[in-house]
Amino acid sequence: MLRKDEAKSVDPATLSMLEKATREGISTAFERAEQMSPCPIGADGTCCAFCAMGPCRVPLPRGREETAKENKRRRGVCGATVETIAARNFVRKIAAGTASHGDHGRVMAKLFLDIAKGKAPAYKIKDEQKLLQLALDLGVTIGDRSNEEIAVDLGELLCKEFGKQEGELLLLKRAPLKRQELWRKWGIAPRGIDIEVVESMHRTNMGTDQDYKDLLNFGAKVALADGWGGSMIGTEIQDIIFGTPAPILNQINLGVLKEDEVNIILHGHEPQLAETMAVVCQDPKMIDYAKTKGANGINLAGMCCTANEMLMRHGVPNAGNFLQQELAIVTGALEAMVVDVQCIMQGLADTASCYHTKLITTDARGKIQDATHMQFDEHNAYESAKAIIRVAIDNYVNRGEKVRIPTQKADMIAGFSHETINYLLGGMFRASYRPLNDNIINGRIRGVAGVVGCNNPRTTHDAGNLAMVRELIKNDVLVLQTGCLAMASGKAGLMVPEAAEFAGDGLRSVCEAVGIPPVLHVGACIDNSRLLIAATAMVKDGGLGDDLSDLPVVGAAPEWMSEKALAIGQYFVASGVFTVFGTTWPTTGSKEVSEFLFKEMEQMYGGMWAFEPNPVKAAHLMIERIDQNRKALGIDTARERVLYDMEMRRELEAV
Ligand code: NFS
Repeated sequence: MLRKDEAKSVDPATLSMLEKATREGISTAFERAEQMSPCPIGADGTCCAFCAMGPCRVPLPRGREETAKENKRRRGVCGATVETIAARNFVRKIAAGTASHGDHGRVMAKLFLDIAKGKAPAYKIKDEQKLLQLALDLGVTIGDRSNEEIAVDLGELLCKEFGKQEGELLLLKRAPLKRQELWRKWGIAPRGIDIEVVESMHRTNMGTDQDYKDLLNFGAKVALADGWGGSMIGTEIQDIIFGTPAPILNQINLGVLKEDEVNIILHGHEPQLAETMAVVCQDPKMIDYAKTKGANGINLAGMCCTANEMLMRHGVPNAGNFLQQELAIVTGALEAMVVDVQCIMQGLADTASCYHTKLITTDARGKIQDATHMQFDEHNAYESAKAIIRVAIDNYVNRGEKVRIPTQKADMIAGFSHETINYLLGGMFRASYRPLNDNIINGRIRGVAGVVGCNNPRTTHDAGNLAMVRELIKNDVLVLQTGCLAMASGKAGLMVPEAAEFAGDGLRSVCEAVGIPPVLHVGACIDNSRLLIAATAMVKDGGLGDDLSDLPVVGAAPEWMSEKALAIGQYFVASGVFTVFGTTWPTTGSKEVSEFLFKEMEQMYGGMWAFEPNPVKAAHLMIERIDQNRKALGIDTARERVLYDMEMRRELEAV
């Protein structure tokens, strides 16, 4: 039976556009998901399509436990066991996620080098302090050299990380020492970024690694090449060249589109085009040009991770998250949807063909049939951006009658980078995580949760995120968010200081004293590496153990859909963090593989996976883990004693 619209999303702007789409006969991901149920064999990881003797299907018997005999018979033509098949599928997905973040990081590293050499004049080094810090961390000589000289050395060093063949990734040494030793013990300290992706493809190819535990351990290695490699390099460089984010107030949801202006949405991941578009849209000449076409101005908005980048660095409004991309076109008010790479639905081309919207691809790696391709050239960035914006402006006169922009938009504060959290909680003059650690030790903050990831039309859009986040903050867990779920909380009003009223007494008192929301926007998905850095800083500040797995810190992706989310989850786990996913789980067809991920990984890495589709139950699994870690640290009793009298509140305010 088809779901009613109300079961598809909890976001009123989305529901309003879904109703418009249905009335106008437009196909959306929501509708397509209704029409086609997921392939049960692929969904549980038991289809092996890696050679032409198959695809081999080795599903579980439906509705009952399998017998040992049946398990033995579940083999591919080559004899591969169901465990090998499920593990291969899992590792390939992680490798794809790592490759995506890695390729993004590589583009940033090359751009950084070009900037340092003066070959990309539209950009410059914005955060000198971060440049010097990274140079210091990686042993690049500073002396009295210019920023550009330092940046050339640093850029070359970072570019080499991708193709490095031996040794260890340089940024691994940022992790607590105990963690580094553990990675070496299990042989999962990555050598380079590309090599681990290539070896994943090799190991999972027909007839290579056929020991599921070994495969899964390698999956942890390739994931670490994402978190402590490609993603971390991407984030660090983006901060250096585009600026380290600091809290900034803006608005989110489809209501940010404007009836009387040229609306342009930038959708995708890599921020170099967005950076120049944000500048060019404010150029008086471009605005005048828009006026000649009858518009009152140019309204630039972001979508998906690009939106996070633009929101936190430029205060450019955010039109919405992953499942809203087609619906932005359904408003009838969008002159151009400009895309680069990752998470861009091909369905956009069909939707755009039903309205006047121009779908413009800008990256040679991400072309779409029937879209207009306008290659972005970062060496000539302003001209590229201007050409794209002109196409959008020229398209304004083609706007049809079918315009309806939802009214919903919410205030949100974005941009709580690791550095900002450090300053805000530590005070301007003594930036440190000490007060955060103290508030965790005294129990006002029970723990910290990273709730990240995508939307998925197989569940109710935004609902899992909101239920989980609300439950966590109610129980005094400070929530840090990235990606599309940061947007879900932003739309629901959880990313403003006033949302502290939904938090438990302890968390509320801290939020009120510092003036922060209980749910912090930390950035795009690539910025999950910020969470690793923040957690490491907590360990280094003392009092909460000597490894990441000791911290009362947990992770979750209740509405995930992308392979990138699995890579992130796996590097959280391999970094020692308990991580729970919702919606669906890709190894349910093999009990052994799931048990390894859900139990044995814990003994190896101190962190493990869990799967729980009910977001409130999942929140309680996270809280349980937080409490377990608090107990092991001997700080569980502190929480019970917390009574918030006036003196304690005054003490907090003095922080
Ligand atoms: Ni992350 Fe960004 Fe969103 Fe999921 Fe896609 S936009 S990198 S993968 S869908 S959170």
